[in-house]
Amino acid sequence: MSTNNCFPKDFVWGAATASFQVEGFTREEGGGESVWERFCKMPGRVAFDHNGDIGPGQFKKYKEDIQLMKWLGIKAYRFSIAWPRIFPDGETLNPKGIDYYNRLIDELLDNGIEPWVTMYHWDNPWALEEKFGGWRSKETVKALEKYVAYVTDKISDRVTNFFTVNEIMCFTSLSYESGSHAPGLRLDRKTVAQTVHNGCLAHGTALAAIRANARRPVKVGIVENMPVTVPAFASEENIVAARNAFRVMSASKLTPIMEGKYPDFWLEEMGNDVPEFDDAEMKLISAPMDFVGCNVYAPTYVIADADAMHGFREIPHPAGYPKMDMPWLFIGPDITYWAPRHLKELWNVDAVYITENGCAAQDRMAPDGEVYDTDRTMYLRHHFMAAERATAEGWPLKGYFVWSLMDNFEWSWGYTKRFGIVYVNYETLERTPKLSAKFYRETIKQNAVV
Ligand code: GBH
Repeated sequence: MSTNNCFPKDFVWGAATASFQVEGFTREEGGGESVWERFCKMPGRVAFDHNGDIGPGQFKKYKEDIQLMKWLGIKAYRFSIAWPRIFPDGETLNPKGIDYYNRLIDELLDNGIEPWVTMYHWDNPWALEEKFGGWRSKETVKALEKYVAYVTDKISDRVTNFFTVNEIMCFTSLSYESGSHAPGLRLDRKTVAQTVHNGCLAHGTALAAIRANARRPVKVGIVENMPVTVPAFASEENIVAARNAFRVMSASKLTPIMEGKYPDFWLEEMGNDVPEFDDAEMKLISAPMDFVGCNVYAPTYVIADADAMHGFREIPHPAGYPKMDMPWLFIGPDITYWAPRHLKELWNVDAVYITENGCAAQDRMAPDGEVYDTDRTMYLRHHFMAAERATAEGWPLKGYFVWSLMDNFEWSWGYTKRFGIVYVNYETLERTPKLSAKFYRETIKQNAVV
């Protein structure tokens, strides 16, 4: 047993997935169509027009997957619930929709793994898009409230840890501004700002609905992919600059969630395009959370600049900066250290979870049937070193969830990108733990960087 580089005893090691990315079989037991199911049917939107009809098929293979989790030794499985299974048209309850999640939760608990539930990871009912314009409308937030209240009532007897929504920018800006995510629209700045505000409101509304309907004391937080600002090097000025940048760059999302108001500079910058909101909404949005979940993948480098508006400058990645197998996946493991530190220093957050971290790699099965992903293993190990440093220095990092348990539907990239520590053969649905899975297993076993 290694005694160096150890993590705290109660550190939560986990793995994460999302419903539309791993389940498949979305229409079984009365499920409805999600925006992503519809988006996949629009030619040319998803690589090779791939879709989520089967994918890794966890809906059928959850028992096998839970045995894999058990072998890995993870203590927690973060998964999301598919809203259209529960409310197929967004408004009418399908009582059978919850059955799958009851089976999944019971099987996890029977195997000593804690379910950590994300209420919304981008697969909202398509019907709400048609009826109300999806996240453009507060009607969708009301529908979410009904869905979250129902689900909480059904599962909080067994589930303790809940996340409200996953990554506000990914179901607002990417969906209604750049159009790379479902429903794939390119709209004006004011409309987009309204979707972002409604995304914050969805978080606050879900938070309240979980608390109001829980059958036992539960813990609730958001999952955000805030830009994680890293001082280009850690001089005192650069550290201050990175901390300010963390707050400034989240001006329309995490900052109002933590502070209860949009920063003045942001309101000024938005001018007439400021979204519609009122005090009651801001109160709901900024209700205290039990923890903050951070999805961390790539760094944003910052240096101090006394002449710049907020005292910092973002340094773009030079051509040739090393990346993993996505155009945006610049390597920068320090983010796993700086996210909990900034959150503590800015807003006194006492519990932070890395709710996603991982990478795509060009995995190929070797002739001996193994997948030797030394690149992913390298990527992960450096994040573990940063995590260990954070805990050793006393920053509030309480756990880590690898993205992802297994290869899955990578949104507009379809099945062309693999993020799993377990390889999925999409023809046979066979699962093969990669080298990185064996590495993760040993890390958990020793509770140390190995
Ligand atoms: C997470 O999003 C998701 O939660 C998860 O579902 C997903 O599978 C995983 O990461 C891997 O991608 O430069 O315009 O192309 C990650 C957030 C949002 C980060 C989009 C990269 C690129 C925007 N990602 N962003 S762009």
